[in-house]
Amino acid sequence: PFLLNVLENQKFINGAVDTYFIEENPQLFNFQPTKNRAQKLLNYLAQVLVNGPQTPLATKLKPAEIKPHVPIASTEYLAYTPEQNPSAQPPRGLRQVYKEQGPEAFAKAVRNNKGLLLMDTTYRDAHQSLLATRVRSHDLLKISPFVTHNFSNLYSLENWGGATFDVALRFLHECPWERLEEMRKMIPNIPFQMLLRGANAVGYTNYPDNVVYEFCDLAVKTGMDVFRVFDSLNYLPNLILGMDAAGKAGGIVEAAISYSGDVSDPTKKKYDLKYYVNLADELVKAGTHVLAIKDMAGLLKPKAAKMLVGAIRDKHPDVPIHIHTHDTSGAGVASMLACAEAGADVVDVAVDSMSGLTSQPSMGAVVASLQGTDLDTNFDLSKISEYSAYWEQTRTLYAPFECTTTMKSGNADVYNNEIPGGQYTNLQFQAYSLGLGDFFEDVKKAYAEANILLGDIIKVTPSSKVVGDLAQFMVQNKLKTQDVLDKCEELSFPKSVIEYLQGYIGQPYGGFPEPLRSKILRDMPRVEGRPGATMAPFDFSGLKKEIIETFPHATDRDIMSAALYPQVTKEFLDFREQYGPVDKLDTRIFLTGPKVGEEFEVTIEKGKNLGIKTLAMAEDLTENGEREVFFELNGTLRSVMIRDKD
Ligand code: 3PY
Ligand code: ZN
Repeated sequence: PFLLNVLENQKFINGAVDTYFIEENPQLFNFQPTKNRAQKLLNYLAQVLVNGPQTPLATKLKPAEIKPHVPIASTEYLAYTPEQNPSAQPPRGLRQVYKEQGPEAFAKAVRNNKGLLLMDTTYRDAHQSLLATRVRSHDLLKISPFVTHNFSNLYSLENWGGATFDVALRFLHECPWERLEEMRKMIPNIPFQMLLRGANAVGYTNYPDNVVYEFCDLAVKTGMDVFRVFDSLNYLPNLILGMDAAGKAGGIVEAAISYSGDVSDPTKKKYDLKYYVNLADELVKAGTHVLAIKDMAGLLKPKAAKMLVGAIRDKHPDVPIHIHTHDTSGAGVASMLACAEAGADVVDVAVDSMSGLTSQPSMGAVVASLQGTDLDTNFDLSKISEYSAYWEQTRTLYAPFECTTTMKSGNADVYNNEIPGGQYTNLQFQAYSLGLGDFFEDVKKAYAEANILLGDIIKVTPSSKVVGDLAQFMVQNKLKTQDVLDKCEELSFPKSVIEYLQGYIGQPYGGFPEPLRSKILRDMPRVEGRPGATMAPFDFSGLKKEIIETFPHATDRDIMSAALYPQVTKEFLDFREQYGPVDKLDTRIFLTGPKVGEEFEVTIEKGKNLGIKTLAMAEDLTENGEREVFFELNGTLRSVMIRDKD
């Protein structure tokens, strides 16, 4: 770009370049990235128009042609940006307590809060469970000014981690770090919360320890506050590693007990009250700031909630207790109210229009139920309605990923199969797309059998994938429990099952199932203890060197992404290089492209708007199989040649 600028400089053209030419002509360095980015976006749009969606759509349903109404954040906010008018700053929230006084003071403030506190999962788990994690930064950011002004009394906003990291890079072609940074700028007062899969960070396998530490460090620097740390087998050494990484980074540590079984059922013996209370003791001893009960499948019935929360409350009167659940059975609101009455400080909810089914219980329902009681949340129901209306409309843009295409109601059979919320949706979807009538019913039954075969384990990412893979394997090969036991030496099991048995994700409570394990593994290697303990530190500088060679503009964030997801990150960088900031496009246009004749705006950065109109597509292909697409860009004609893949 420097060369191009210089060639447009009259002095340079006249050969009148002296010693101070560079210093006197700073405009030479005003490269025109806008032009470049605009051209890249036109390439993207043309690609979608000619060759169809560039991200796989799960169904044939189309995004709605709707412009969601964004409610006014506050009258002050409308008139001024926070920089211009400090009085338009959003109200103080718990984040200020944490930032000014530290995690311990934060925990104390939470414990001393009179009413029930709420975490809003709308930005993460709700859409992970209902819309295949596809909600884009664009739609999250639009409603963020409203959230910061009207929901400043949230305990936290869960907006990162879990599957969002992978999906952002892989399917949305956007940078998860940028998403976090942008949300942070807009929401300075509400603590941000993420889901950290312990030693698996935001991936599906154990990483070397330094990856987890570096990851947490960068997350805090980019704006993350509360780390809900869990391990998919409740394996303490993995949990402690994640807790230590989050704590050393300066974050608020929220260690989580992942809940399976039913403590109110005396016939379910493996995970009884004593098991959970012991684990709670260990996590408190390890220094967690907040204790979470992570009921990822929504198995915590009201009676069990009362027993479990009550027992932990009695033993640890000073530790804040935070409950996570899914509403799969439909009992979510009842359970969260029971938790609150038993002494929980915080429960998870999603805004009404993004709640229910495999998502979290409804925010409005919990808030309304507690109004006028000692546990009153002090939220304004009318603001919840406005927030909900935004999401009700926005959700229609994600129609191709809607779980309600197949899921019509809650289902209490989750108490039998114990499938986590997100996975429940995925498995149902897969089953239906195979078009086999009772396949999902069979998979659910097989899931329960596979769980017992593997040792009745805690089931959450990634151990839930192990059970799910075995269940599908059993259904596809028409195997019952006894068949698996009889033929285990000849069967070729899914990779995830073998790796679990080898100990690659940790050690299950009560040990591995025998003799199944020995028969399947024979002389294959086994990991004893914490997998990360025997892994060599990850070579960040080696990776950086490699990435920079192909992508000279890659940042430390990109390197961190690549340490977790090497292939996905390279593809993301490649895509961005080719197509520019596609995250700035409206969701319908991003997913299925504009219509011919349609005019729309794209804000690529504050104050830089592109007006785009799709004019036409050439009927005929060129000799080399390319199709020309014509646009108007800010009033000037542009055309793009795209290889037609049909
Ligand atoms: C995740 O790990 O993404 C989960 O949501 C587990 O519940
Ligand atoms: Zn969850």
